[in-house]
Amino acid sequence: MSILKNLVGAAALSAVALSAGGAVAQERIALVVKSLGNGFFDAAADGAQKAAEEIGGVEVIYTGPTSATAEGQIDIVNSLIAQNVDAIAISANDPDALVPVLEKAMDRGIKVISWDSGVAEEGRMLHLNPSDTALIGETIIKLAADYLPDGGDVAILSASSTATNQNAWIEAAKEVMPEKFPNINLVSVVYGDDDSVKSTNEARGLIQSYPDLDAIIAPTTVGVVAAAQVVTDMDLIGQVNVTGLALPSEFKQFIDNGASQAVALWNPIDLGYSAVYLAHQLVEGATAEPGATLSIGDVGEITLDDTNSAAMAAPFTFDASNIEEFSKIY
Ligand code: RAM
Repeated sequence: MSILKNLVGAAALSAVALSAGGAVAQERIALVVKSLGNGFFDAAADGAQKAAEEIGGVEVIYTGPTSATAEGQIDIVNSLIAQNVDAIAISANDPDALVPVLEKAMDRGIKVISWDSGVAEEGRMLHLNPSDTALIGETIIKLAADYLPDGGDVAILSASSTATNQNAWIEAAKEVMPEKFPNINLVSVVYGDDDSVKSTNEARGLIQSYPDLDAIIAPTTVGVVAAAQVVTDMDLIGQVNVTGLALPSEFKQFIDNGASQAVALWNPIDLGYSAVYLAHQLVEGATAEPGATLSIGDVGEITLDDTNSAAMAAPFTFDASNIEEFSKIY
């Protein structure tokens, strides 16, 4: 893979920017993720690289902190400003904390977009959501409710407590629950920080605190794996259903062993691919403004709403009938 991983700092300054075909890249787009070592972001980086190859003359710098914190991302963005990259496409660990450093980047002429997990409007030129926020919120509750015909107690294991995307989905879920899922009772929301160890401890804590828990909903690909492993290890398969947003390649084993009935997600490869297409168009001079329609290559096009945001396709559900097939793709 020709992606230059975590190339931030002095080394990057002396690196020769090569595009996929070996030609000297004229444009450098940084794909900044919540944290490295997350399979979801690795898949997005594959999509980003695919877009760079299609466009030509574009180098993707795939980078992120080792743990999912805003502080780590601020350091990285400062480094990218020093390297004078052309664009920064960030999945943010906090909607507000990144704004000053991203404003600084934009002041220097760097195009800034957020994708997956947004930053506040003043910190970016546009934001790309993987799917409609209200729809994701409803989907994560429905995934649990579908297997609880008589209702029951559910808990949410989220990512970090400041993650823009998970917080928006949880809010949307809470809003839709009274009307559409009146017999589902949300007993707790805990945060595993997209860290396997912390997510595992939080999942164990939920099971200990709520012995009658019927389902754990983890709207994070890291948390959902940790929760399903805990349910497996504690011999609770059939008692506590684990669901949420999962990468099929990482999660198939837990559909197979019955720790989960079904999960959902969108295509992370398409998401990273689209982020690079959008950043590239801004570098080329496109204007991000309400009503603007921008190409996302093979994936189609998006139209910006009045907050300069757009959403991609509906989430897709994976269960025993199809997870094998999808696990081969992402
Ligand atoms: C994790 C991250 C990411 C989120 C997915 C569903 O990988 O928190 O931001 O979109 O889960």
